[in-house]
Amino acid sequence: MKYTTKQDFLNHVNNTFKFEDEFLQAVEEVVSSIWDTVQSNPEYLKYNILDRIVVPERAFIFRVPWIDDNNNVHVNLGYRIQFNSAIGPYKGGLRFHPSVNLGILKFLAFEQIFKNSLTGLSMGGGKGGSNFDPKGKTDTEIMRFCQSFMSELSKHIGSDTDVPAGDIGVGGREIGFMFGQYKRLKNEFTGVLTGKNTKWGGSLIRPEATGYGTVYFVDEMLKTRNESLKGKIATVSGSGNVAQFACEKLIEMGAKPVTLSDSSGFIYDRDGITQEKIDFVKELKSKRSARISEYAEKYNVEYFEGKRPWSIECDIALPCATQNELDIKDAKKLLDNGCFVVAEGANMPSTKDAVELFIDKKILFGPGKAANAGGVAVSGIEMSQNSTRMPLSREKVDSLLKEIMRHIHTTCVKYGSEKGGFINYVDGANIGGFVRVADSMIDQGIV
Ligand code: NDP
Ligand code: 2IT
Repeated sequence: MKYTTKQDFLNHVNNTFKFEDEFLQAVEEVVSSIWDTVQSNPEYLKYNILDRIVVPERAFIFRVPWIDDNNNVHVNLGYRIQFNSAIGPYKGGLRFHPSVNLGILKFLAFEQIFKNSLTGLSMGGGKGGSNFDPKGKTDTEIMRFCQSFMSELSKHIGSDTDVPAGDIGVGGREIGFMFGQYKRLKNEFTGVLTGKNTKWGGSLIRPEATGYGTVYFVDEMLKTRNESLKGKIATVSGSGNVAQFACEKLIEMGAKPVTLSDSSGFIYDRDGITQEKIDFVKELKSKRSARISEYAEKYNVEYFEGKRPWSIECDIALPCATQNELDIKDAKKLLDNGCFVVAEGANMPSTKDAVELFIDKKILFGPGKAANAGGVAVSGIEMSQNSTRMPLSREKVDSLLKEIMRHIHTTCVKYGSEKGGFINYVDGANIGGFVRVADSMIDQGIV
C-alpha cells in the first residue's frame, strides 16, 4: 500500500486500531520521526516496512483464574504481545496493574522494539502483563496468581523465543514465583525470564539498571552543554524500582533529588532525599506496598495529596512512574521554573504536546526508549550470562551499562542532530532504533 502523506498512513493506522489510544500515540511519534527516512529509502518502500512494523507478529490474550486466601475464585486477563523478532527473541517486561489493556501493552511492546534495537544487543520487542492488582494481596495470593499466569504463558515463551522481565507491579518476588512455575512445567532451568535473584541466575545491577542508566544518559546529555550533575536539583516522580535507583545515582553523582510520588500524591523534601531516606522508601514500597505519604510523616516534609511533582522548581525532571503523567500544563510549569533537562525513566510519561513543547524550547529531552533502556540492556547482559553460565561482577556489568548508555546517546546524536547543533533526541532515538530493525526485516524476507 502506498501512502501519499504521513497523515494518510496515520489515518490508516487509526482506523485499524481504533480505541488503542496509547498505541496510536506511540505509533504517531515514531512515524513522525522516521517518515522522511522511509520515503527516501526505496527498499523500505518496496518491502512496505511501515505497514509491517505496526502489526505485531502475534498477541495472546488468556484467562488467569486464581484463588484468594478465603477460597474465592477470581479471573484476570493475561496478555503477551510478541511484536517484532527481526533482531532477536522477543524481550520486554510484564506489567501487573488494573489499568492494563491491549492498547497499553501494544504501545509498550512497540516502544520496546526500538529501545531494544538502540542497546545494540540481540533482542526483539515484546511486552505482556495482566489487569491483576497486586496491591493489598498476600504473598500466597501473589504466588497463586503468578503460577496461574505462567501456566498459560509458558506455552509461548522460551530462552530463545521470548524472554519476559518485570515492569510496574512485577519485581523480584513475582519473577521468582513465575520462574519456579516455568521450571516445574518444563523441567528446564533456562534464562526464560530476566530480573531473577542473583542466587539463581540473575545479574548483578539488574534491579538498579533502569534508574542508574537514566541518570547516566542525563550525564551524557549534560556533557553536550558542558554541564554536569553536580549541584543540580532534580524532581523525580514514582517511588518504585526506577525512581528509587534514579535517586540513588543522582545523589552519587552530586545532584539533589527533592521529590518522589505514587498514585496518591507526592512528597517534597527541600533538604534533599538522602541514601538513608531511599533505603526507607525501598522498604516502604518494595516490601510493604505502603503509601509515599508515610515518608512525609517520618521525615516531616510536605506532602501534596493527588498532585504531581512538576510544579516544584528544578533543573532536571525525571518522570519515573507511568505513561502520560506529565502533560502540557506540567511542561509549561517546568520550563517557567527553569528546568532544562527532562529524561523519561518511565515509558511515554510525557504527553505528545508536552514533548513538542520541550523540543520547541530546545531543552535536553531524553525520550524513554533512549533514557530508560538501561534496564532491558542489563536484561540482555543477564541473558548472555545465563547462556554462558558465567556470572559477571558488579563492576563489569555497571561498566557495560555505562558503555551502552553512551552508545545510545551517540546514536541519538548521529540521527537527531539538527542544523544549528540542537540534538532532537526523539528523532535520534526513533530513527536510530528503526533502521537496524528495518534493515534486518528486509534481510529476512517478507515474513
Ligand atoms: P514499580 O511498580 O516499581 O513502581 C511504579 C511506580 O509508579 C509506583 O510509585 C506507582 O505508584 C507509580 N504509578 C504506577 N501507576 C501509576 C499511575 N497510574 N499514576 C501515578 N503513579 C503511578 O514500577 P517501575 O518502577 O518498574 O516502573 C515505572 C515506569 O518505568 C513504568 O513506566 C515502566 O514501564 C518503566 N520502566 C521500567 C523498567 C524496569 O526495568 N522496571 C525498565 C524501563 C522502563 P503506586 O505505588 O501508588 O502504584
Ligand atoms: O520497559 C522496559 O524496558 C522494561 N520493563 C524492562 C524490560 C526487560 O526485558 O528487562
